[in-house]
Amino acid sequence: MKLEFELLKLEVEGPVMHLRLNRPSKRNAINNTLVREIQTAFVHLPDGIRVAVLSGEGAHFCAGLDLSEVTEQTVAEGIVHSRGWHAAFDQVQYGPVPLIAVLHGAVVGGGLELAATAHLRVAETSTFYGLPEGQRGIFVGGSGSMRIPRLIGVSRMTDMMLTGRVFDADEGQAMGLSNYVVGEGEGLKKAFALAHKIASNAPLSNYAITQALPRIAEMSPAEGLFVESLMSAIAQGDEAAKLRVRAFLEGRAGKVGKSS
Ligand code: 1HE
Repeated sequence: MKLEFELLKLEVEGPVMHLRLNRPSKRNAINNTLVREIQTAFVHLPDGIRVAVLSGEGAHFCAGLDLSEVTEQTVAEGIVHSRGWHAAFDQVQYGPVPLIAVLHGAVVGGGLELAATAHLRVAETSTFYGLPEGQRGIFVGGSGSMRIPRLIGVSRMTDMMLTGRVFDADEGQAMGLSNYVVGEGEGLKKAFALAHKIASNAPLSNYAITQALPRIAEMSPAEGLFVESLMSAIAQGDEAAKLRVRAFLEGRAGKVGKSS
């Protein structure tokens, strides 16, 4: 299926799908079209894709919700609008492949909510994080209240929303908003290196990591351990796991900390 997008650019490089938010004149602000296109891209992945990379065109990753779309919304329309973001962003986090987001410039409001759906975040030094909802008289609606505290805690998110506090790339890294900080213009190179490494894992392992880990973290310890036992047995039972374990035991696979 050939996907045609208005506000997203999609490129395929081997097993990696590169999606770019492509609305730089509006700082990649997310309107209804863009949120739908993001959802579609993660429903209909091109064949053979094993990892996705998401970045933003222009000087900023994403300025959040397109504020021009909310001024005329009724309360009922607002709920439907927010639920649309939830469906789209769930499809991103719980889509079929791991996602690496490359951040630079503004990662604010809904842009931070989108970044939080990624499984890894690489931040360039220009990155700044903000949640200006408090100043705009609104609230997060793109699953930020659920995902962002899981990265940085309710207290830090409360500070960002109540006071408009902005964090830079290093502060974001220290508090868990990113996994890696790299120099300006180096984010994609780092993300692609990570993507190719991840693509070389057994697909079922990657699937278990992205699907089971966050769900187990939400469960009671007893339920979580039970699901863990099922997930580990399923992964271990897969032929790819058997081949990899055998390769290690026969000295044909890399040791931890050394490349194979
Ligand atoms: C926009 C938006 C937007 C830019 N919606 N149009 N998000 C915000 O409150 C962030 C608002 N944006 C900004 O603070 C700044 O634009 C930036 C710091 C991101 C970038 O600054 P700058 O100087 O590079 O760009 P600019 O000149 O402010 O913006 C360029 C154009 O993009 C301009 O339009 P133009 O027609 O005058 O050229 C801006 O109006 C437009 N633009 N950001 C609409 N967000 C699911 S709930 C989520 C809730 C939220 O996300 S709340 C946070 C919303």
